[in-house]
Amino acid sequence: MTREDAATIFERIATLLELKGENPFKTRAYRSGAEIVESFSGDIMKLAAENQLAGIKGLGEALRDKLHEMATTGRLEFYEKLKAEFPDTLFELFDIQGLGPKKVAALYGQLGVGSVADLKRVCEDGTAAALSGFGEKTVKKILESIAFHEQHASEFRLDQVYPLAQTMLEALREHPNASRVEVCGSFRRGKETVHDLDFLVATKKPEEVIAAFVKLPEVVDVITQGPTKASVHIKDGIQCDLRAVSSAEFPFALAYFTGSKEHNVAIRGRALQQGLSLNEYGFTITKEGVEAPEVHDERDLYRALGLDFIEPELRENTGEIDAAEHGRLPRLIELENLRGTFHNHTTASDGRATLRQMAEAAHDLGLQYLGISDHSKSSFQANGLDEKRLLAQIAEIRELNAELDGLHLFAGCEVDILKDGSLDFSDEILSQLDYAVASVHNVFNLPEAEMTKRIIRAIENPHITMLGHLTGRLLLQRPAYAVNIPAIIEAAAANGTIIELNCSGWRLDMDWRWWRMARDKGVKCSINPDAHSTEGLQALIYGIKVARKGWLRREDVINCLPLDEVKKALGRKTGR
Ligand code: DGT
Ligand code: CA
Ligand code: CA
Ligand code: ZN
Repeated sequence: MTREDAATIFERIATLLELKGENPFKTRAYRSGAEIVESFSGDIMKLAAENQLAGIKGLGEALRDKLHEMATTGRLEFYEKLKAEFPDTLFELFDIQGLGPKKVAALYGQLGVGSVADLKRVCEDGTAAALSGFGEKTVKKILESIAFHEQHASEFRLDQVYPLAQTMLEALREHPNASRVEVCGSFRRGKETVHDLDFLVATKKPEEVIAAFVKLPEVVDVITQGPTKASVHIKDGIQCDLRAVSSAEFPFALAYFTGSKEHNVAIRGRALQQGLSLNEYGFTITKEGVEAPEVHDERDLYRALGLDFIEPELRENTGEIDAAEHGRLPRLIELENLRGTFHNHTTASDGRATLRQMAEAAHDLGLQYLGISDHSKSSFQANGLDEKRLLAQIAEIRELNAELDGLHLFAGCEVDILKDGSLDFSDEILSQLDYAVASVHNVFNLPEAEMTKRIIRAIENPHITMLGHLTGRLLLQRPAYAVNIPAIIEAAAANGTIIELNCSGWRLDMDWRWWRMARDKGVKCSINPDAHSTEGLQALIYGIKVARKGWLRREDVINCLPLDEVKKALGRKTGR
């Protein structure tokens, strides 16, 4: 059991105890226990397994014992029993935007609402609106959120599946009878959300590899198992399919199952024009005199059709085939190209690691520089910094820089864009920073024109280096607010303001569908993890996938620049 799992269980215990009306002191102990488990700087699960937790502030004996049980047995009896008192579907409610523990408690306690289906019913028939604290407006919002969830049922964020996919891939690659293994489908294309994971293996002994697949430790249940394919569920109900093919078929199957369907259709049409019929097994000749091309990998397959190799991320039938035909495909950015990154939080606002810990983690990742950008004062829920604390942090960063070797820290902030487009800090304060990220964190419900104007006003400020998470979306959770993206891109281009590609798996914002347009208008991108912990820096890989999907090259991304050049790039707008 990972520390995240354990923290989630503590968090859920707190909520269930709240629903039962237990004393608030007890619920608070679990809630802060969850935070401690999440943010503890050592290997807390190992310590728990070895009964070495004594002395950690805020973890009483009861919680220590429970952690020990989870670390050694992988479950918690207390939680299992508590959970059994409630419907299984209760926790669905917490995914609905606008429903906090208090509202869930009221719905459950007074109306017996224990699932999203129940919730929908009481919202539609008017009973929910009659509860205290639930106006018509609240109910309308809840119904909108339910509709959004229904639309995205059984989709998963890239960051939810990525570590699991990697582990399973590595395990399969170690199988003695698997010669080549890949995850195809939307995952390989770098989509921000996926429905399932499509594994493909080249083997002479499909049955053996499939038998090993269904026994992987991640597998929760087996849906189907046949001689050449199998489907299983892993955690959270994520479905994984495996298909086994021969080595000769592998490149064809890889291309076919990578998709997208639209890309495949166009490629098949192209093959037909050349007298070749293409499917997941190979080429068949349909015209006399045509010779079957030799294909050992995907590159050969594209070459046979007169095309440069098309990277999986580009296979959406949005112009990549034409570009491949004319040698005009971009050379896409790679993770290794990143020299540093901006937009990271520390314990000064709502981050879990200190400035020094963040710096060390960035250095360990091989980065040359790290931008710090804690929240500003209006984000009080995130412990945003006021002027005084910000100035103190700038001084602290300058001091630490003098001491650090091989990593440069940039002093920045993530300054709130207020409702009217003014900023949370004065120009006088902002001018003391190395750079500033401007983001919207509240008042999401403005009409599109007003929201666009609000953000453009921030873009026009000479002290704003870059725009943070443009649309405010939380993938599968909260839709983007209304904003005119082409107008934002125009304004960013006109003012030399960089747009962030926020790499948090929840955001991946600005969306990949807009980057090519931005790039062509000369807008630069900054790939930013929005890290709230040292592990948060790992999100860079998701940003790279999305940047590639948006046709970005290393020269489009400022954090591919070496240190002295990135300094110039940050100062370009203000002449800093
Ligand atoms: P997803 O799973 O919805 O996130 O997206 P994909 O693209 O992974 O879709 P999936 O898993 O249904 O199928 C994987 C790939 O297999 C898909 O990208 C293209 C190929 N494929 C599946 N069904 C068809 C089909 O009916 N026609 C063609 N041409 N290709 C298909
Ligand atoms: Ca798929
Ligand atoms: Ca599939
Ligand atoms: Zn933010």
